[in-house]
Amino acid sequence: SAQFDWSDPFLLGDQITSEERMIQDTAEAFAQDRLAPRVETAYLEERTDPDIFAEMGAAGLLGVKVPEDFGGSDASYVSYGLVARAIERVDSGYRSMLSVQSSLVIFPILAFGSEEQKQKFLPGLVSGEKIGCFGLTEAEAGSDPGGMTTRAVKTEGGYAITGAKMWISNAPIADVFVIWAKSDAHDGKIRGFLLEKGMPGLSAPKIEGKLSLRVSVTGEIVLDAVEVGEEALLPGAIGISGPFECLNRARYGIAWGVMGAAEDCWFRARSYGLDRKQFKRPLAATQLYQKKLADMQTDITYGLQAALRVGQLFDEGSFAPEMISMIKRRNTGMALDVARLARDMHGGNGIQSGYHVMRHSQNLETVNTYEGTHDIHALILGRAQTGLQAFT
Ligand code: TGC
Ligand code: FAD
Repeated sequence: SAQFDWSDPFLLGDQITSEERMIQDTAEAFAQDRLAPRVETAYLEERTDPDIFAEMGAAGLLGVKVPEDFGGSDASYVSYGLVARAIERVDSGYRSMLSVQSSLVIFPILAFGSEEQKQKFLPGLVSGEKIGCFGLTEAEAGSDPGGMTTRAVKTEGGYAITGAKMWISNAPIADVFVIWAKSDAHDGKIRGFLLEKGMPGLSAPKIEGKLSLRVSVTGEIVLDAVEVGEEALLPGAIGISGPFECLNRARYGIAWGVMGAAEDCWFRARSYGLDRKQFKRPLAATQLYQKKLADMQTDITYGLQAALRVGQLFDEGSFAPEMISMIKRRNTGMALDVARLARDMHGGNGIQSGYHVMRHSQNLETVNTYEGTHDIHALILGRAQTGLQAFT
């Protein structure tokens, strides 16, 4: 019989290709060498370093799913997932920066953009010299983005866009804004527009006071009759399925990413339990501590296997959005449970930044909410098996 690897029980490493392993190793090295040394200070000081985009770009991490013509590596969805896992092992906020740039900004330009838009925007976004953001959510339209009130009104040369977006990752430092708005020239259908920093009427104030995801800056986007030409319209996205196609990819990456955060918490709890003695023996020698470690190990192993399966289906072109709802919901909720448990297993030390587990658990509160809340994904799965929608 084979040797049991406690840290990789189902031998995930043997189920990926050599190219995927290479991309994974690059991302793990980048995350540990470049991100891990600065995460604690950045989190405590709530500081987002915009240079990280260019650093990620130089390491090839923003263009995993981008054709080589535009500076990407045209690799698999499994590779993209492995990158998200490596980055989120350090912090969910860093993974957020990467998810938004690659799945929510680069992807819609690639999938729905004109040739001119691709030529103009993709090289800078893939290299990370330009930073992008994705404006779908509004203060009064979160789980129900179809309820948005941002409007694009036809003008002589294009459109005037008016409205306000809320909770937008990267917005205060963004150069490129993917804005979703109802367009009166298209029967009120939701359309995507590419806006740029500095346009009159466009501003993106930072949202202060976040207790979660503090290395990733979040903002509002205020649109006060922002005038754009016809060339700002994404020609290929018509209706709400446009933004949903982007969300499918970002949610898929999150399902992998949160496994990285959960693994970090699990490994730290194991090490801590082996080192720390109470009642004259290591905490890890107690039954309760071992049960918690066994639960973490089992849940994470199942979560990774599920993410890999959906990634393979994605690569075969046979994924359904409901599969992604299942892994986004289950893996994120489970990672949050693992992080809270790891915090508890560290005792008093668990609340300190130097032990990292509470930062993960605070971050995962956001991840459980954004990209479709835990309960919204349950309702998507409930609808898929009953044929009855329970949203309204
Ligand atoms: P519904 O009636 O279900 O569908 C309307 C149309 O959209 C199509 N569609 C999809 N297409 C592709 N992929 C999907 N996943 C799709 N889901 C729906 C559907 O086929 C239909 O098309 P058609 O042609 O028949 O009209 O839509 P609904 O308005 O009733 O919405 C239902 C609901 C609740 C599931 C949906 O609105 C939802 O998913 N809400 C959650 C909102 C959300 O996820 N927001 C995310 C904002 S971005 C973000 O959080 C970024 S954080 C990133 C980071 O920092 O990492
Ligand atoms: P609500 O929709 O008001 O939900 C509140 C609660 O009610 C939740 O528990 C929810 O599950 C529940 N609920 C809602 N509807 C129902 C129902 N029908 N039945 C039962 N329960 C229901 N958005 C972007 O567009 N771009 C971004 O880059 C982005 N980044 C973000 C970064 C951060 C840090 C955060 C916190 C959010 C970000 N979001 C972004 C927004 C995010 O997608 C929304 O917060 C999320 O979709 C939930 O919307 P809401 O906050 O309005 O909550």
